[in-house]
Amino acid sequence: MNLLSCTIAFCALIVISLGQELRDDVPVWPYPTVYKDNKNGGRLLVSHNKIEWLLFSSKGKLINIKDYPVVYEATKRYSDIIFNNELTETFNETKSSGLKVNFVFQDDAQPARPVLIPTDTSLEREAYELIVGDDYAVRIYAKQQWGMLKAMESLSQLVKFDHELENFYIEHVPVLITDKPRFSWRGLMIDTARHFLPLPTIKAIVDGMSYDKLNVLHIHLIDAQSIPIVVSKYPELGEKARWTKKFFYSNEDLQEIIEYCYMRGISVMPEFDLPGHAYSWGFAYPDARSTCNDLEGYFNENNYPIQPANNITYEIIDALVTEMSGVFKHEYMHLGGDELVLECWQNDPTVQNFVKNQTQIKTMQDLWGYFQVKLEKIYRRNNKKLICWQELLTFLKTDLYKVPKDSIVQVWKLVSDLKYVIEDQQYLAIMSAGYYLDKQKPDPTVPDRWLYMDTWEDMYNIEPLANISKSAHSRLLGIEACQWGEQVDQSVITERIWIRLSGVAERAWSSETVNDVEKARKRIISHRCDVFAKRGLVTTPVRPDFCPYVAY
Ligand code: CP6
Repeated sequence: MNLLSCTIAFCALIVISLGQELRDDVPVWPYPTVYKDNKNGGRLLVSHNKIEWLLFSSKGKLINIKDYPVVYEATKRYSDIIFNNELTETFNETKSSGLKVNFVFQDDAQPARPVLIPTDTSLEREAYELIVGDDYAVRIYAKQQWGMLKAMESLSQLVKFDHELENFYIEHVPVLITDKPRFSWRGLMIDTARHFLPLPTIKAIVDGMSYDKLNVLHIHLIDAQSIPIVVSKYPELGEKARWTKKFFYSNEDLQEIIEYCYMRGISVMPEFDLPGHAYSWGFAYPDARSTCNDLEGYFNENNYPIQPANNITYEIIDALVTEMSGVFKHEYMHLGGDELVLECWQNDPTVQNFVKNQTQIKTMQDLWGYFQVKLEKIYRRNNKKLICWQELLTFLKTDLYKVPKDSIVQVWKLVSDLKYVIEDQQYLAIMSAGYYLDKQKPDPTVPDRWLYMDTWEDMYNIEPLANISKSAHSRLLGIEACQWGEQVDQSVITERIWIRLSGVAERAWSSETVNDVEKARKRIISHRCDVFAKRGLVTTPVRPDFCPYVAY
């Protein structure tokens, strides 16, 4: 197959593929935009550890692949991933050849280190075309390195291992994939405050995200229980709010996470949750925390907000946001805004004294607005755009503050809340309602008993734009699953996240017409075994089955 005939074959196949039926045997998850294979074709036997990777310009000129480290490093990873199992010891090499992979840039003059912008709605930066010929020639066309990464992931999923014959193969060649994501923002939130997550755990999670073609890691870094970061101007803030003295991220640790993610096409978006969830600020600085002492009911550290009446509060926040803006280059930073308990401020004598002298602050809602004005100034001075939890739009009622129109609102409470945010209020949004990996369901038969977690099917079945008018669709940037940390630590977190996150990932990547959960079941079982188990990530099985990678 030369380049020209390939392109013609492509066009023909794309035309044939319009209106194609959903299949249950496509070996790539999430389901690609177009998948064509040769049902009459046989298996291509692929020999072990013999992939040759070459990079070309759009005009067919050979480029030094080492000048493009995102692609180059990925070729080394994927060579390992494709062949990494113990069974290769006895591999039968006869009648097989090595794959020859040619990457082709569709746009030339690519920077070696392109920026990652998850709000770039063109979707082209992750688009790719992949052709596996019956002659061992593999062609990958993409505009940017990010698309090439996605193509390598798909290619790695096409190569299977036959456990009886003990050889690697690709089924039904030639195979042709044309693919791009539905949403530009496909994220996972992890919570490093309720339980500290060591770097190897975070890296394992990032690996798994790349297998599902996800591209944003949202780190909920601090909360009521701990502050596992370093604020150089106020070292005690972190030192007195760690689980143990070892359990924190230095700025170098954070940079290591960011670089690890970058090489996998994933941008890192940090969150510094305020004004609620700030109990831990009081360990070192009691004056920076409000009190809930007069409140009825049981103690709950999650209720304690920041102290908005004292200057020290803003001085520490300024130091924190400024230092972290030097580490996290993401254009957006998440300022929290969720679950503020206004009764705590109402009952706080320091707050009461302060408010008495402030003519424009008449209610606790006004005080919240006053705080947000000051917080926003700090973020703006650091050139950050804002992301916030939905409450800043749905609960905050004051004339003193309005969420700026260039912000992103993260919806987490009800699936139906998205309509208010993107249709009525016309904000950009990311959708997390329905994609809460830690959430438990109330047992319908016993009050106050929380039993079941949402299944991958529940999450898969939530179509975020189902009841939203077409004109507002483009304001939904994407989907983000949340894994809160109260009940997970390094010993269980990957199995709690997967395989359900894969369900969310297909909803975020594949077309809205890929919505048949019964047809998806067979594929997700293979995905869990041939991708996650093969690569050594601990995940939850979908149903009774035999996965040789787990059993051996
Ligand atoms: N922590 C913080 C949490 C939650 C939120 N914020 C949360 C609330 C409800 C559920 C799960 C998590 N644990 N800081 C809400 C955004 Cl079901």
